[in-house]
Amino acid sequence: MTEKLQPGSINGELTASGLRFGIVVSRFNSFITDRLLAAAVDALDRAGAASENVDVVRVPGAFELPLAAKKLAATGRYNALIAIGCVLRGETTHYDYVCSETARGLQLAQMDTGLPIIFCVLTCDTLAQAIDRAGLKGGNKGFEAGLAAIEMAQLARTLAGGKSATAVASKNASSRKTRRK
Ligand code: INI
Repeated sequence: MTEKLQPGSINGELTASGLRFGIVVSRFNSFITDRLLAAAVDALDRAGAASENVDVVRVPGAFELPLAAKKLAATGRYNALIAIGCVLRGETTHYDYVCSETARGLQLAQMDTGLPIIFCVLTCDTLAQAIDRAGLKGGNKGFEAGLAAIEMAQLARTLAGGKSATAVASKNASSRKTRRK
């Protein structure tokens, strides 16, 4: 009987020790963004990040997140960034422009620099929806963003090559051999 293909897998570990993180937070709707920030910091803290390795930068609104993130990325000091904002729908189309340009700008910054930038920008129709996602029924998206930042920082390191990628590849190969015995 032919053996089943057993692909190797490469994952980013959820350990933050020795990693550096930058968090960009918008002051607009700070009632929400402060709660997202606290949860993101909590996730980094629990995973072993050190205070001196986490910087918080504040910007006026979500629209300003991409430029600040790109400039932070250019410093070369960080393993991952988290962009935190909250855009609430109003009576005009302003919301649509802020949401789409913030998302587009952050993705562009991430792709241009090659640094993981986690998208923790709530885009909600109502304040209640935002509150639910900043520590109530929907959990806290800031905590999820913190975990995503750690995972992507580790994964980016591994995929960039070097020791850990080799270690992952050989670990995979040896565990495949063991499973086939
Ligand atoms: N900025 C936000 O972060 N959230 C919002 O809900 C919001 N609304 O609704 O207007 C908002 N606007 C400000 C925008 O992000 C810029 O700071 C501003 O336009 C200056 O460039």
